[in-house]
Amino acid sequence: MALLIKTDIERGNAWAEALASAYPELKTHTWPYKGDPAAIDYALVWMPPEGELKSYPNLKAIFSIGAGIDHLASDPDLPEGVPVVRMVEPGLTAGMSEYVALAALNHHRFIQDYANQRREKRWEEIPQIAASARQIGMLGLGVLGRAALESLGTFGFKLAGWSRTPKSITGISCYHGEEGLREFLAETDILVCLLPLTPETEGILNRDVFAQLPQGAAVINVGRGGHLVEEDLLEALDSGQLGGATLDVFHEEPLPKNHPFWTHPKVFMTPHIASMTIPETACQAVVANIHRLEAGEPLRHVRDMTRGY
Ligand code: NDP
Ligand code: OXD
Repeated sequence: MALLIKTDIERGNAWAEALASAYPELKTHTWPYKGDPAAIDYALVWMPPEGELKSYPNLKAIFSIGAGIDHLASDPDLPEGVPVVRMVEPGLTAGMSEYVALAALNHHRFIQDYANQRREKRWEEIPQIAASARQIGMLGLGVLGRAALESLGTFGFKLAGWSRTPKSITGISCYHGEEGLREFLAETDILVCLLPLTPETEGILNRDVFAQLPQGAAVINVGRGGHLVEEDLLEALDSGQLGGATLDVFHEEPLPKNHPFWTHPKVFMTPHIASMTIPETACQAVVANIHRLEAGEPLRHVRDMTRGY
């Protein structure tokens, strides 16, 4: 049985090593692969070239190296009928919870404002607000959104989340649908986006949504660049409707050098590193799924074609 790995060389080697110890019988190849395409049973990929996966006629499953599968969904030649599995693994979840906590606390404690003051050698206290008086609102209550939100509960924030389907989670005020979104936004001081990018969620971080947040709210986008309407964010930051933004994902990555986000005083940004799949922990999830499929059992975390994620 053979699996093809497509990512950068360093990470590809780390995956090959991790899989070799977790599943020695599985033969791995790193991309670019020059052998017989018919010999490949599984593909483990991050941003494969469009049409590439169609050239392996015996693929049984495509594993995304990332939680997001938009890099595959956008391929018009994705082989039909081959299940696409999104990444769910403890290393990725833990990394995202760390990042969201860091970003939320950054806004809560005005760290970006203090960094700006420091550059100007200004010594000024900004009145602190209690965590219990702030609501963190999570767009997306999936694997990552829920874990990140729950980890913020330890600081005493009010927690709220918005999803497509109704949910009931202890300690989290849950909203869904369009009507729910309005109620959710009205009370949210720090808005975090951890939605998958789909036609329904594209551009969701826009002027209308920002206008419904309390004045001075912060926005953290760790979903995808396509969720954000960049001009609307700049307008909301400049008008004072938003107090700050943390951005990890962008329409164009790397962010072009002349982009206003680089120098905007209210923007804290990172180069799409909020969380990363860790081969040592993630290989267990991949191997367990291969065993399931080979045993005729259903795969876990398969992209649902009807909902698009
Ligand atoms: P999941 O599939 O587990 O969760 C997705 C959540 O979004 C679900 O709660 C779902 O609702 C909700 N959702 C989807 N569509 C809609 C909609 N139209 N309206 C309202 N809610 C919706 O995804 P993960 O938590 O694993 O990952 C989320 C995203 O995080 C990834 O797709 C990826 O883009 C991003 N990501 C970013 C990383 C980074 O480094 N910046 C790293 C890893 C992931 P329901 O529960 O009702 O189905
Ligand atoms: C992911 C990512 O989807 O790293 O996992 O963006």
